[in-house]
Amino acid sequence: MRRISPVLQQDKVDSNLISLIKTILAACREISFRVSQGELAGVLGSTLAENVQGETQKKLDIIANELLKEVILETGLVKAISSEEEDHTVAGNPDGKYLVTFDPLDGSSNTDINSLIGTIFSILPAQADLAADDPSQFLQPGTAQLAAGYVLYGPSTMLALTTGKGTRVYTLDKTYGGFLLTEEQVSIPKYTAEFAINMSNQRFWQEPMQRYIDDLVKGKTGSRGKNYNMRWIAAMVGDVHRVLCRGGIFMYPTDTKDANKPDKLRLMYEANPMSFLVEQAGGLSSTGYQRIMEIQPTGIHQRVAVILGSKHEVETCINYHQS
Ligand code: FDP
Repeated sequence: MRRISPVLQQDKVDSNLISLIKTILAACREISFRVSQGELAGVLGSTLAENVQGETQKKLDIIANELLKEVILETGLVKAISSEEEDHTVAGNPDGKYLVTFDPLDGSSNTDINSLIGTIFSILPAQADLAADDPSQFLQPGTAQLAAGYVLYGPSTMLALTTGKGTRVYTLDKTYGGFLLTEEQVSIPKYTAEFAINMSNQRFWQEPMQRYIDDLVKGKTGSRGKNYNMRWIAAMVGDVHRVLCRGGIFMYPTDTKDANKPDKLRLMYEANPMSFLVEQAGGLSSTGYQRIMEIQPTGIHQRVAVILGSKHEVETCINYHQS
């Protein structure tokens, strides 16, 4: 089984980028360890305890954020970071070649029930003409991403990673501490009969999404002519992992539940990296009206509607939006 460095070298990934990815993964291994400690995490501390100050009272998502922030900035390779847990971007080395944006612990409400959670990250090129403390350097479309991935903390700890040469999956070998390649090239089936959406929001969706889901639920008796099954992990990282493993369509559409928050998922550190992974695995990712990776961001914490997964099913859903 192959380790991550030789695989990335074979893909001709820049050695600095390999080094940055490996640093992010070192923090994720530590997060994986803490997640597996559950309620004991704060009490028993960590193998990297010296990196985190006064950690014992902190929630896991805060600890995960601090771990990632510290190790990423320490590399000197990164000009700035942006995180779901930070209101503002954090400046790094002015000469750094990369920007990293991340959700340290996606699906964090699942931590209370010992269910799936994960870390999502996206790496963008730094922009020479903008200062390290200028947040506008992050406002690049998803098509500019150099690498994207997530680490899923489940019964096993798994990494899905793309540098634009397909999507590969690795599994953490906890006996030696490294990620080993377990899926050389993810290929999302074009067709599916499985969907994932928070059905409790149905009455708040826009009309096209209401119609599309109505037809899925009607199954054989409706216009789609086949029965669908539903799965909902309530952590995007878990739902997207299922889509990469066996196909499906995952949706978090616009709704009117909260007028101040028509969309739920974050563009920069949820929708874009997941879209990169899904597209590199042969799937599609859209808002219903636009390819997600082509959206020009206007803010680092911007939210967006997400429809991603099996190509034919996403295309069908898009057709409902455009007819
Ligand atoms: P969470 O708030 O628990 O971090 O990122 C937001 C997210 O999780 C997604 O991972 C998940 O798909 C979604 O929210 C679930 O939110 P709802 O329960 O509000 O539908």
